[in-house]
Amino acid sequence: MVDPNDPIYKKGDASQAGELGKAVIVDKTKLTPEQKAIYDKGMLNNAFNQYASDMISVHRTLPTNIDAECKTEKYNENLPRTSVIVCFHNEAWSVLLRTVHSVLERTPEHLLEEIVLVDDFSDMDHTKRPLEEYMSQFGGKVKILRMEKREGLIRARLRGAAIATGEVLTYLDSHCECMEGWIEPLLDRIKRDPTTVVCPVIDVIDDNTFEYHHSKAYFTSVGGFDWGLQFNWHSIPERDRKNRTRAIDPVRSPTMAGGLFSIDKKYFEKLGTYDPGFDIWGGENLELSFKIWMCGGTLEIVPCSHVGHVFRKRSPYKWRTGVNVLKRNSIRLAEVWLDDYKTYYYERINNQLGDFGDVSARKKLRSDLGCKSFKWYLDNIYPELFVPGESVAKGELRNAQTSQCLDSAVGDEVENKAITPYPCHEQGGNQYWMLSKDGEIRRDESCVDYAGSDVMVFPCHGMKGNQEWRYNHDTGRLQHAVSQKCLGMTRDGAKLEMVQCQYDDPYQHWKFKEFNEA
Ligand code: LR7
Ligand code: MN
Repeated sequence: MVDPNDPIYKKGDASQAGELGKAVIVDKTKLTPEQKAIYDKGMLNNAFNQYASDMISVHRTLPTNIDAECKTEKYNENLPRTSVIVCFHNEAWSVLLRTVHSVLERTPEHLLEEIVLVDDFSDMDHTKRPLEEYMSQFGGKVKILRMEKREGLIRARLRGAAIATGEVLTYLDSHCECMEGWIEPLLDRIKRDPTTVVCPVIDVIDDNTFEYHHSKAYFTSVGGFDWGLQFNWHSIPERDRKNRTRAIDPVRSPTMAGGLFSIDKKYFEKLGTYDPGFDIWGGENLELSFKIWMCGGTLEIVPCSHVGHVFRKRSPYKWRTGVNVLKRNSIRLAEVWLDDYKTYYYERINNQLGDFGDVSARKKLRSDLGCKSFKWYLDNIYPELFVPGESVAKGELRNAQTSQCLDSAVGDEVENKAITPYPCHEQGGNQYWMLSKDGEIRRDESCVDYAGSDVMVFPCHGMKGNQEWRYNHDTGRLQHAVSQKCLGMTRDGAKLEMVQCQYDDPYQHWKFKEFNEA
């Protein structure tokens, strides 16, 4: 199965595809029908271009750190040793091996206790015996732990932690590449204070070309979240930026992305690791983030530490059918950590909580640890977050004539597109809006914006202008302040339009589900 003549096992050949993190561009039109079939299958199984990855050495080189200051930075000479835990479910062979080799080859021997590969019940051939055979060449340094059934990422991580012997645990996704010098800056922070939990800068490995996009420390982002309990990235807030003397200094982060971080093993246990009731994927990153801050620790991103990750646009594997796993995990998280703020999340899912299991053990953990309130967290760690409690009206925004609702996803990919009305579904989600005191119609950081052509969502800028609306709950009139036009709909109910205001036109009558009298 493992063919030693396969060029992916070649080392140090600068002429090979993808070296130095360069892009591998496969021209699909030049492939034979057999190759095309392999290419398509790779895309389907992984949601990234396995065909390109299979052309790149598992030892490929990466660019060197562009921040010169990182090269002269001094770290403690007596750093703790780390176990690196990588959980995977049906990861592509070349991608998994590249993750392992990047750790083995770029972590000083004396700092690497072991690599623990946790196989979350994969069913592809290469994930079975060939993996043990391949890893046996490292004389026990790489351990493989097999789940007896599909546990999901979170319980797989806990099982990995349970057998890990390093003083520090470092988690990585199974499609990562570590840059030279990645581990020392992380371990150094933990050495100084074991209650500091640290993340590397996560560089983007392109899901199509496997190009490694190495970013400068200056552009380091920090983690946040929204009231749909989705993780998101932000630039460093002003109040932190002005305290920083150098771009390479570690920066506080309200949350972590989840996949790549180092934590003192004892501290992780003290914090009660993860909620073992979390299934498959999601929510655990916020649980750990809130817990770290609320229970006395610190969460940081360390700009001199870089690890690449293949970001993809969809999830390639099977999830459980019949349950919305992510939602269930998020509800457990909200119940335990959000105090009364949980209602903001629940409104977004139209209060349809379903059966989320028993969280009493997690609540007990929180009180045993004597953790601070979620309000404290918001006030002190994440004051930038918009809190819906400050809104004038909220819920669906329904057209009286057509019973259609204002409907749009928000976020980078959809911004700048016309909002299309959609039959009201009463599920919250993409039909949940809030009217802020400043007249913004917003969801999280996205605002309904009219600049003369289509009505669309645009990042909120807080300067009124094209994002200021005047809403009258009694008449249902929704007027745009600058243009003085009213929100209406075409007679066929297919599109929104901005028109001259007319009181008796029912297509111009809108109702927010909830309105709070001032
Ligand atoms: O059932 C499963 N069992 C697993 O072992 C499902 C997944 N997995 C493994 C999988 O092989 C992978 O190594 O879990 C890892 C994460 O799954 P991905 O890579 O499909 O998802 P992702 O990269 O979007 O995951 C992000 O969010 C997850 C929420 O649970 C985890 O926190 C991931 O670790 C996290 N990844 C990152 O933080 C990398 C940066 C992405 C961003 C932002
Ligand atoms: Mn991932």
